[in-house]
Amino acid sequence: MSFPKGFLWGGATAANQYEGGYLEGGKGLSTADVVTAGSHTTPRQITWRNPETGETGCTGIGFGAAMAFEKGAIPDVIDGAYYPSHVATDFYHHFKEDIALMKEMGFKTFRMSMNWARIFPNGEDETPNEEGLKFYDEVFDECAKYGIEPLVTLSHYETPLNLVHKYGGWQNRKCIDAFVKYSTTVMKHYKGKVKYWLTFNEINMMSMIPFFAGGCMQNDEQTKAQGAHNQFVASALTVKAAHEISDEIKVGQMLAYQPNYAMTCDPNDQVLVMERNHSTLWYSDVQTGGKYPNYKLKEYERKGIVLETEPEDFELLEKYSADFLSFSCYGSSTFTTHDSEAGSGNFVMGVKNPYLETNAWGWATDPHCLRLACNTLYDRYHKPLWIVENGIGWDDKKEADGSVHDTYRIDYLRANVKSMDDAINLDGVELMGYTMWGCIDLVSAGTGEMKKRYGFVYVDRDDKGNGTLERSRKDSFYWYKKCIASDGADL
Ligand code: BGP
Repeated sequence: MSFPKGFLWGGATAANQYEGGYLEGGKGLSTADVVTAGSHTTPRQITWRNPETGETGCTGIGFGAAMAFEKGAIPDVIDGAYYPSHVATDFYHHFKEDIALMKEMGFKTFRMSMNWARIFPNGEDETPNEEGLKFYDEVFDECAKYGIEPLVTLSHYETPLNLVHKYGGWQNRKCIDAFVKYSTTVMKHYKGKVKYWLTFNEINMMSMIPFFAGGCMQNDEQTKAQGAHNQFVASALTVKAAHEISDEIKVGQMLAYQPNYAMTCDPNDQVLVMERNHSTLWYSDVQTGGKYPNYKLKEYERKGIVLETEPEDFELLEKYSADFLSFSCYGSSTFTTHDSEAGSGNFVMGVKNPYLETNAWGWATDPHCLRLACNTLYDRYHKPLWIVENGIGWDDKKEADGSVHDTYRIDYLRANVKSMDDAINLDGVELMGYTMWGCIDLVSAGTGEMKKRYGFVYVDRDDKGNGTLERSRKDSFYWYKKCIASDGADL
């Protein structure tokens, strides 16, 4: 067992689930600010207001949204709704304490996201918000103090709300210009402090949750195809700008990827799995591979989807493909054409895999998922990989003395670190780093719950927003510290 020299061990977070301070320091509103809490059984909602009639309401993050918006409603913050992201677990006021905890665990890297609306409150303001720039300067200085390399996602499930009101979100090419101005501004401003950037978190979620992924106010196939295309072009232009700013800066793609299994050896199940793979991998074929794959072009032809493009788009995609490919991977999904018990996962439904155990949210733990994922992605693109999300959600119980005995999390992580080790040492995959998701407890993206916790550090806050926000170390904190100190040997 050995990890490459300089392997970046660490943890991951996202502003919309962690940062809070939603109106502090001159920040503007973003899409995440109008998404309410949900629960294990109730989906999260987008709140809206009709500026003409004054009527307010909420609608599911799925297909309902388009209906409300067609009637002239705009997503907006309304009185009486509870929005967990407004405070989240308050990194805004706890960053020094949190980064010190990361240092104590031995983090080499910290994945976080920058809130676009903190830098450009309306998404496309003439000049950036100085207070916003200063906040992240302080965060990166704190990281530098401890030798922690930041990995920054430019847009993690949030788009400035003004761009949604004005343009209807990412299906409009105007968002490309706004984003590239934002990415160029911050890459220049933080030159020397931030080397690694990701453009869009889980870009493939455009197919499933286009409001989260791109502030899109419609859910039809044409809108989603255009939204994704515009984000690809914006990503390519960001790679171009990065390389002009400094040779040191690397811009990665971020994909939600996990292995898909066929439930049976029925060839129909194999075809189903191939199609499921295509529905994810076309995103990395374009952004990391540099080209739309034929199977996607054929699908667009069949469905009558026509993209609005500029002549230089395809050359840009090819010339400025991502420098590396990062991905989230929590387990695996299983599919079949036959009747079977439903399963659950990271925004992907499949069927229950009888060989795997699941947590309370139905997500399956798969001891080989990382090795399988790394091999598929490395074989396909031969570019360096970075596992930027992996972990297990659990309703942890804090004891009276502040301890949390999360052995289930340690077991999960042990198996996953081994799987990653296999990918490196048995298969020769080039892996840059590993950032465990939600290293300090934060709000769940899928359900909006606080009790679906992932962290090494427990944060005192409940589903209704009560709690002192006090931090305490779980057993997994000490385990991860040992894992990093021994470079993955002492598990
Ligand atoms: C990914 C997202 C994260 C994160 C994670 C866990 O899809 O990039 O934002 O939240 O999944 O999902 P959840 O919070 O729904 O448990």
